[in-house]
Amino acid sequence: MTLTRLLPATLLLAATALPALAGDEDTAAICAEAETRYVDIFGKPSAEVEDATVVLMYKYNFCPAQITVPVGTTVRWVNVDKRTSHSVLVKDSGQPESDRAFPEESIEFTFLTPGDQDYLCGPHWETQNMIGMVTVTP
Ligand SMILES: [Cu+2]
Repeated sequence: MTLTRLLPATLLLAATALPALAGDEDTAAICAEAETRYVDIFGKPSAEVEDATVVLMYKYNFCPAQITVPVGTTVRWVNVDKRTSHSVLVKDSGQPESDRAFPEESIEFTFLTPGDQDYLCGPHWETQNMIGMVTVTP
């Protein structure tokens, strides 16, 4: 392979690495904002919820996008957006996609099978990469 053929590939790699780093920072900022929204709406931090593990849905992100919970845990996805609705589809659960959760509504799913379980938002996974994962420990 000649240098002229290698060079564009190298530039392409460099160009794709930069937005990924910027994306991480954006995600952290978005998730911090999401938590502020949650406290404004529900009056306490999402971590203080006792009957479920809360994941926020905000600006096409699941916050946090990856969680680890013991088997039997109910995850509650809460929409803290102002206008957008979201859904949750736990891909290997055999369950259909949830109904849409509109702002301030939530979706719940109890994880009964150990392992990594991918899930996605039906309307946004393809265009906005709105996907998440729950690692369920035995
Ligand atoms: Cu969504």
